[in-house]
Amino acid sequence: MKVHSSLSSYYLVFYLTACASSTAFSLHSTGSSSSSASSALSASTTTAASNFIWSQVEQGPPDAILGIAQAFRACDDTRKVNVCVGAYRDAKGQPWVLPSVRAAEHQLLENNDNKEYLPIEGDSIFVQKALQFAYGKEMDLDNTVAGVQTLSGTGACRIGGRFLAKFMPKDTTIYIPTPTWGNHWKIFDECGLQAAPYRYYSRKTNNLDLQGMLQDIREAPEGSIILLHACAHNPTGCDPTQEEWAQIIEVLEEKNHVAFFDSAYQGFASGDAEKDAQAFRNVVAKGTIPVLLAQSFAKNFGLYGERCGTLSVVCNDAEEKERIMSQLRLIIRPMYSSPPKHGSSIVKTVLSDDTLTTQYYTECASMAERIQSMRTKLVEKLAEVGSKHDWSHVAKQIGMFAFTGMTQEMCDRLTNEYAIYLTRDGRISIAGLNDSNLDYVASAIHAVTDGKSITEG
Ligand code: KET
Repeated sequence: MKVHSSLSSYYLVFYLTACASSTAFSLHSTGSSSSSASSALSASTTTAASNFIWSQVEQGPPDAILGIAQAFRACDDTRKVNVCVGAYRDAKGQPWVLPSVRAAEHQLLENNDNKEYLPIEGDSIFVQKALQFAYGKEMDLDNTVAGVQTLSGTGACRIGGRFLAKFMPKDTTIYIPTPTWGNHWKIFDECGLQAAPYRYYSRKTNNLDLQGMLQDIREAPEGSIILLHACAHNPTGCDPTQEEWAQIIEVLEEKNHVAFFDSAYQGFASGDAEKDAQAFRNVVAKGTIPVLLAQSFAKNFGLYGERCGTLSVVCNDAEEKERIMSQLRLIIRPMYSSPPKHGSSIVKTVLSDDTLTTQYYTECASMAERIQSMRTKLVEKLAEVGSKHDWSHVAKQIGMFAFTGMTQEMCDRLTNEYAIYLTRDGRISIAGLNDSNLDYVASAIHAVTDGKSITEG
């Protein structure tokens, strides 16, 4: 009897599925002019219907960064080196879980935490700790900052972009630095925002193009959105000085622009998370510039795959904060309901414990120091292997990357002939270098750049 009833329910499901798919077929075959095609379909299964529907879908291009990381994994050349994705590697070339992060995970296990859903806006204690990390201890977060937990920095840009698209006047443009993290363009496009470039970096001088930047943001229509990298600009590793920031702030204020900060590397620029937040905090402290912040804990806490970040909007008062929180919830709920719990629990645990926080700051500094030392060593090694180029810009740059000035053709040669995987804009993730691969990488760079220019014009 038991067998029979479960069998009959099996057939019932089968029957309903078959009915559903034959309805789908007939709907499609009505639209089709070929009766033989429709009879071929009706004789077949759901797979055939899918083929029929999706045959128009074109193959998309691989991602400019993650696609190369995928190609690296597939490569079986024993010489292969990964300097593509901005992910920290230790001196042995291995991913590194920060000991403070591990300690927090142990605490979480011991506490026997449950797996309940977080609220739509995420874990409020995590958000408060995270925002304090960015805005500083002085900031009146309770009354003036609307913040939600996000799917890392990408998710934060996406929620912030959607918020801006919904609530800024129609046709407001977001201005994005040239160059920038390539995903910015795609994210804001998906949000329905109009995007335009502003000059940021000169490939002629391999340096910040401050005058170009100031001119472009001054000429942008009043009340535009200006996307700014909070520190350790990706891919150039070139940040404005505090004096240059002061000039940028002046124009933002003069033109009533909205400043949208993307902070994916706080702690990676100088090794000191407090210092790296300075430019951002100066803009907030003005009190006259509308500010949004997309914050990621992928790099500085090494929580890449945990997808942990925040999006925040600076408000005038607590009442405004509540209104904005309600709108952020409305954006998040139909997108993914609520964020994942593990990464935010880790950050919350570390930043709620003075000992772990101190330990964390030391570990973050050690990552920045190792990168800085590999940066210097790369420049020295390039000279040692005979490169005649001036690579001083690489030594001067900060953060995870070196923006070398190498052309696409040079990058392709590095990958095809030397199995060195990097993005085709000449960016090298310095975190991927170590004492074992430095000679090889420097010699290969020398081989592909020798006698050719690494600056434009
Ligand atoms: N902003 C910037 C400037 C950035 O470089 C990244 C990641 C992100 C946001 C998003 O990171 P998330 O993991 O969502 O918190 N950049 C590296 C990884 C990637 O492309 O996804 C990279 O440039 O290699």
